[in-house]
Amino acid sequence: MLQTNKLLTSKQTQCYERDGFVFPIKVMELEEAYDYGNELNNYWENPSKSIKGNKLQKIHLITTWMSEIIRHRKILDAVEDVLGPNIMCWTTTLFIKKPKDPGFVSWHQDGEYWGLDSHNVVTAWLALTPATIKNGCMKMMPGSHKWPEMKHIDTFDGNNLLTRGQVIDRNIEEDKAVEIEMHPGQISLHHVNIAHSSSPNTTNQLRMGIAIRYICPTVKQIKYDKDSATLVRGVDTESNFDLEPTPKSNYSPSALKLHERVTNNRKTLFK
Ligand SMILES: O=C(O)CCC(=O)C(=O)O
Repeated sequence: MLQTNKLLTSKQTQCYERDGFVFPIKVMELEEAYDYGNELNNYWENPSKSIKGNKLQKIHLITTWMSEIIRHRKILDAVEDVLGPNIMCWTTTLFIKKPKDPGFVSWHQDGEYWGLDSHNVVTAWLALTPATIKNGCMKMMPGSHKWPEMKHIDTFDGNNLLTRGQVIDRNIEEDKAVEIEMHPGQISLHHVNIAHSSSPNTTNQLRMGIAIRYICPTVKQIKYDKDSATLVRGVDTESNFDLEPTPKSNYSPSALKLHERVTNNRKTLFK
């Protein structure tokens, strides 16, 4: 292991640089993952009626358990090995597939539509149930983070979990893709430009994962003015984003208001 690394082995760091992703990285014991899985399941089955913003995004602004997850020491140690010591959480998105859910994610590169001006952006995808080929785990194309940003076509397919059903306009050699199977409590890290997708859940079990998007403070939003992020480690050296507060309780009125405002502002990115 490199002296400076906090969690990843030097082999894992090289793998991330070469392939654009690395997995599995254990960040929690099963018990802790199941506890967070229960929180997520309760939230998902019965979201508070007071939430007016996007129920899948940025819920770390309105719930304490999600706020803990984005600050989880081991997740941040792995992210620090990629981004360095100053880390902000730009957003979180829930990716949940019910039993036999036809929902899928088409081949896409996140960087194409997020409006961020640099590649100092990494997603930690945390499995809170098993993620398997049968239940629609993510698939990644090794080395595709080095492709230029590809043209995407909006399909607006109702089963596509992406807002516009955007799909890369190029032939994807599926047989070269790597299936990201993981146990609860493990994460994968993926580069903002990696080509990735996922298939429907063909099993009778729920598949739950949380995508946590981390950035360096030097990253800028170039698609709209008022973007915000949460400082989770180190210092914000740049003030490129409005800093978000930490929720002290679940669903406080001020947090709900902020969540509604920032998730509505963000719709600009997904039009
Ligand atoms: O969880 C999935 O199925 C897709 C996740 C994804 O596209 C992402 O995290 O960027």
